[in-house]
Amino acid sequence: MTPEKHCGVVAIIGAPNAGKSTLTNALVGSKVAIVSPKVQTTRARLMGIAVEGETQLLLVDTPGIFAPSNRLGRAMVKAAWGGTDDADIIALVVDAKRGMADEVLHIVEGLKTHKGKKLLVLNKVDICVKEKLLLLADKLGSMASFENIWMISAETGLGVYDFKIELIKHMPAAPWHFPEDQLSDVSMRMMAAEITREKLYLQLHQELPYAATIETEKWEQRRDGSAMINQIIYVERDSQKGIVLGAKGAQIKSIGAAARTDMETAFGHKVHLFLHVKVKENWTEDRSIYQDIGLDWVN
Ligand SMILES: Nc1nc2c(ncn2[C@@H]2O[C@H](COP(=O)(O)OP(=O)(O)O)[C@@H](O)[C@H]2O)c(=O)[nH]1
Ligand SMILES: [Mg+2]
Repeated sequence: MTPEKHCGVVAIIGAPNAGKSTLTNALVGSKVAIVSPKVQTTRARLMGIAVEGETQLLLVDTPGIFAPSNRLGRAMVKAAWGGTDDADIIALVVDAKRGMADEVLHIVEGLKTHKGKKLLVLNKVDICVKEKLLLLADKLGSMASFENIWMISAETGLGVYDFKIELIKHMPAAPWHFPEDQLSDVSMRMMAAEITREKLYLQLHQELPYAATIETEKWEQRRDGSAMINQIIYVERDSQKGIVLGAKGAQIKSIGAAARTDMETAFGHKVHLFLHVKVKENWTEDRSIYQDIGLDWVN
């Protein structure tokens, strides 16, 4: 007799920068979500898929929950809470170093009335002192009914495997939703766009990454096994275009080189990457772009 399969949805929510995407990648065991030290790196929901024994975990990595100031922000926060709707369990990830920030309290408040099962995950234990951790566990733990409290480091991997085993316990008996070797629900085009966006976050300063969005315009698989990928980086103003290009095109060259290396790792073949920068004023008010980045249009 074949053992019974289990499959379910884990919603990973939290404030911006808590380490949700790092945790998703650690649980999948492969990089499916982009990560940067800047807040609001993740714009849309994506699903990372992990298999352990007879269980398939569908990990919904969400944008951070924060007080939005514009339409893009509102769409991101809506996508984040939307990720909890059909979850079998919700994992609230908290940056333990930052502690009891207003953003965290606001999310815990929102979770109180949530019917689903919840776990509290205190992340970044590698950079947080123990006394502070215990205090935080005590305070946050008493504010909502969590099934359990975990202390982990998504970055170093400390406690991640045990946490994965906890998640598995909450997954209902059900057939697997995806093929065994699939790691995410993101299309290759979207993944390519996300990789380039991560490089913008890592290489450009201040507000610029927030003013940009990437579109994979063309993807041509070649007979020699390589792919030619054309992407457009949309920015809002001419001055931003200059920054992305850099002196004599040095900046975009460096972004392109880093993105290409990651794409080759992600797709397992050689990539010829061509980046173009275009100015599109108010792209955050353009409905069609929301569809491209996987967000609903909100009023
Ligand atoms: N020291 C430390 N840094 C972490 C840990 N987890 C995530 N980070 C860092 O925190 C930042 C935000 O991570 P990210 O996964 O993008 O957060 P998200 O916005 O919640 O998805 C990145 O610079 C990560 O490298 C951790 O366990 N320890
Ligand atoms: Mg993220």
